Amino acid sequence: MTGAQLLADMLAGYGVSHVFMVPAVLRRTFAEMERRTQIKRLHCHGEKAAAYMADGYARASGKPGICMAQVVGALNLAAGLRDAYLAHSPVIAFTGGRDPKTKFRKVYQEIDDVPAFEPVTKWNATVDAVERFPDMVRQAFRVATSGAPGPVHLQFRGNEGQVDQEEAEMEPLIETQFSRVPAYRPPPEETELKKLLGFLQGAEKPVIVAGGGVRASGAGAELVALAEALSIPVATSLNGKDCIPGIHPLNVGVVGSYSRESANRVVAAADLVCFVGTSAGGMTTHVWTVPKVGVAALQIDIEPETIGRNYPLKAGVLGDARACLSLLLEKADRASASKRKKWIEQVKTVCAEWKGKYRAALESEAAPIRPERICAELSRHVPDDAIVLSDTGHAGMWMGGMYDTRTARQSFIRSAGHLGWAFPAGLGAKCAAPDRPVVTFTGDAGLWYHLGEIETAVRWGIAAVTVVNNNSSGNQSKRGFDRAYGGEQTARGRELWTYTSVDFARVASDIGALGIRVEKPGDFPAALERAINSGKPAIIDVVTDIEAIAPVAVAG
Ligand SMILES: Cc1ncc(C[n+]2csc(CCOP(=O)(O)OP(=O)(O)O)c2C)c(N)n1
Repeated sequence: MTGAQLLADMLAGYGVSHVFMVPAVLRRTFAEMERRTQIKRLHCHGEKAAAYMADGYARASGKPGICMAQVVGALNLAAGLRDAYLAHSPVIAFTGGRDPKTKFRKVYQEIDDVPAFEPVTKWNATVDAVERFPDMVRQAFRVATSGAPGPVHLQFRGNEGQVDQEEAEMEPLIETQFSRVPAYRPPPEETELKKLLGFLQGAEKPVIVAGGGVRASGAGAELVALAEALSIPVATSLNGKDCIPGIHPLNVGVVGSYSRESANRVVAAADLVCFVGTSAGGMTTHVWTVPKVGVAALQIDIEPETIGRNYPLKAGVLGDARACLSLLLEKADRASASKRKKWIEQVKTVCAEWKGKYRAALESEAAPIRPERICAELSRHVPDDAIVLSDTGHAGMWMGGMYDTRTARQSFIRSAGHLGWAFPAGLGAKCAAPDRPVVTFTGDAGLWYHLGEIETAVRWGIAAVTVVNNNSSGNQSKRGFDRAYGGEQTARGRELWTYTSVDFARVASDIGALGIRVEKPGDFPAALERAINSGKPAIIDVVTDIEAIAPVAVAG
């Protein structure tokens, strides 16, 4: 068979339903996909957006997201893998590349792109002979989905990957185990697990900090059950926010930099911190101040080099989060919970204080609208099975701190740091989960990045809802520029972070999507309901207060 036929069959065999790309790459493979498979081939307006769509698809489903670019678009695609790399998302990128027959001769559009993929992938490789398609594609899925997941890049020979037209004796061997995360569930070593449980049960003021590893492992239910059995409060990283419902009485919120004050206060006050499925990186620990290094710490992770990297440990356990948490639950001595009564009371007070402090903003009737109110409306009104995405920067601060999931069936996915990620990622998430409502929260600066993808959503009927916190600016920068000016910025300082005022609802309607503009907070719930029920891509343009700035993280 040809490489194109084999590649189409293998992608279908691994359960891929959509691929995201900018042509022209692997053209014959696309023709074979039409002849041989049901795979949808979405061509987008930029390679970075294609990578973000694949990333949203991957994080919503746990299945590798596939994106592609021809040689000249390769670095745009690499830029789009950066967030997936930071978020441990299984994205597989295919690009066209150099041909040995012509390299080093100034062929049109060509440079050596492979090194640029090195820092944003777990595995970065070239496919030079058609005979190598089967083993290289299998390895791509294996690497993307096993251990801590992450992106993979395969460069196919030929600027458009023309190696796919060649023929060889090949078989499309599929290893379904690697068609989704997690590929393996390594069980923990019992002695170390018992040691960890001993510390957890013995502590009077412990807290669990759960991260993206819990979400990747699908271990939310086990996490909640263990927290309940032992009476231990849970904080999450922003990436792990949906591991425990926001309204659960033991959930103190997102800890770290884009966080909730109650979470930082509880983690800072704890006498023992148990990290599960988190690298305890700078974002989750507010640059290692919450908790302070030196606190009694425990850690469970699937990556050996993560265990103990940032906090010296009393006990460290290697294994899959669900496998470890279920065993802990099985062995847990529930009677030990009684020694944490006082601590739980203290934790409840801290959470109630947070609610009291922000109640007015969460319920604000002000117009232009307060972003806190949008978060509160989303907490109340997104459907029970919704996938909610958030952009980074201010969007991450608002949603990390102020938004709550209500059910274990709701998902929360966030940008790992790249502004503009959320809108295309939301489209990818909707492709992966067409039966679930998808609601994305972004600022206007975030939406501007990939505004052209509204057309992609319309063309493909991707009925994701995007809520734009439209203050005609990137006002997260306001505080930083005040500081840069040595106190308060000049009037001209605002040139550095403000934009033309644009009605994105009108832009969306012009392109063929549903556009709704909301100017009063009370109109938001009906707008959200209409957008979700419309069956169309929808932009809800919310006119918000340019002076509204999210609270900064407290150090405890
Ligand atoms: C790729 C990238 N470039 C720059 C930034 C820095 N940055 C973070 S937030 C922000 C402005 C955000 O503006 P907007 O999305 O409109 O939200 P707002 O601050 O207005 O609420 C910028 C430029 C970033 N996070 N990612």
